[in-house]
Amino acid sequence: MILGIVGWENSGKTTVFNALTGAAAQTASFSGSSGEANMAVVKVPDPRLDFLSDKFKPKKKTHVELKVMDFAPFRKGQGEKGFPAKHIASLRSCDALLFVARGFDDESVPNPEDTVNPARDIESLMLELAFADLEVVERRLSRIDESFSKSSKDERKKLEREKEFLLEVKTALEENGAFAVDGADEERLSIVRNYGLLTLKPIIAAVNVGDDSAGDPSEADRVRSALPAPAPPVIALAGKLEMEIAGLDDSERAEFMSGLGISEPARDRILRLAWDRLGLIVFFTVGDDECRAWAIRRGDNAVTAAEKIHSDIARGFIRAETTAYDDFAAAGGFQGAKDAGRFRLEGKTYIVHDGDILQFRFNV
Ligand SMILES: Nc1nc2c(ncn2[C@@H]2O[C@H](COP(=O)(O)OP(=O)(O)O)[C@@H](O)[C@H]2O)c(=O)[nH]1
Ligand SMILES: [Mg+2]
Repeated sequence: MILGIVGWENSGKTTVFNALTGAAAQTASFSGSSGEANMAVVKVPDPRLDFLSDKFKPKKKTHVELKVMDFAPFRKGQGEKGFPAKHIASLRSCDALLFVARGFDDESVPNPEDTVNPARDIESLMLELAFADLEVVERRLSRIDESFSKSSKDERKKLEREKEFLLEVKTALEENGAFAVDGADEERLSIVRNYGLLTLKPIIAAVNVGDDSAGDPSEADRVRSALPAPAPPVIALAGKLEMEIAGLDDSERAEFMSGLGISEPARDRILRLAWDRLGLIVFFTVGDDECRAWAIRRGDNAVTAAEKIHSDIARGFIRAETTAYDDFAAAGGFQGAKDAGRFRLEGKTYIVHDGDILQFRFNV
């Protein structure tokens, strides 16, 4: 899973990238800033995995991971209409997008706009995504028209349905800047998924506020209410400070944050939100060797979960011994959960819940 960071020049994308990944990529203040994309893998924090690891003291603790990608500058103006084409291609390969909008005032950092207005910048980013998608849709529409005469009767029917649907998507993009997938059937969804439309990706907007507003959520509320629907969820963070926080070790971090009134690192808030927006959940496996969080999609069943670990386990699946994390934690362990009647044997079709601790019985 890839989270791509999108934003106008000097909004603080690379700063936020560093805050998320703990990496030390050069921000624009270094004149040598290469303009290359940055990529890093981050462990998604999960206090439940920490608890389980404290309990089992395994040799290895394995988090779920997310790739974060930061792009070379997005420039406005300079005769360039919209995002650079090479960015759009990379953005299509992302699973979710994180907008970074400039919310800090600092004369020493050139602002491509005259004023600081994060809601305006988020809107213009959304618009760019809609433009890019419109181009895809229009290109496909003219392809359909071209291939129509060469197609068989059955193919034509299919093309006609696709065309009808694409015209709907086009109108939605033109009028609302996005197509609402809610209620669209599977055939239609598979059509739009094929095109990797950017406006259909889960989006989170982060307002990069000045140091004075660190820990203050009101800016996020203000920006959210200034955005037209459909608006992405908005969070506020003080990027520069958060980058410092990411560079501290655990003992220094808590003190530094409480001095600033920051209750939780922005990194944790963003990664959790991204995770949720991606429609992902985790299940756990535990033991003396390894405590591990595994990623599956919300709605996946026990066999799919087993498949994640090993295809043999899925093939020889007998039962999934299941304990919800909350039950495990409340009862202080498996035995307590069993005594409380909270230990379950589930079959292949069981829909795994976020936080389930699973032990698979299988036979190959
Ligand atoms: N004052 C202030 N400066 C920031 C903040 N975030 C980033 N900057 C500065 O803004 C400049 C551009 O940041 P950078 O992360 O490279 O922006 P990018 O072009 O979007 O990647 C750098 O000099 C950063 O140090 C912030 O929250 N407050
Ligand atoms: Mg940058």
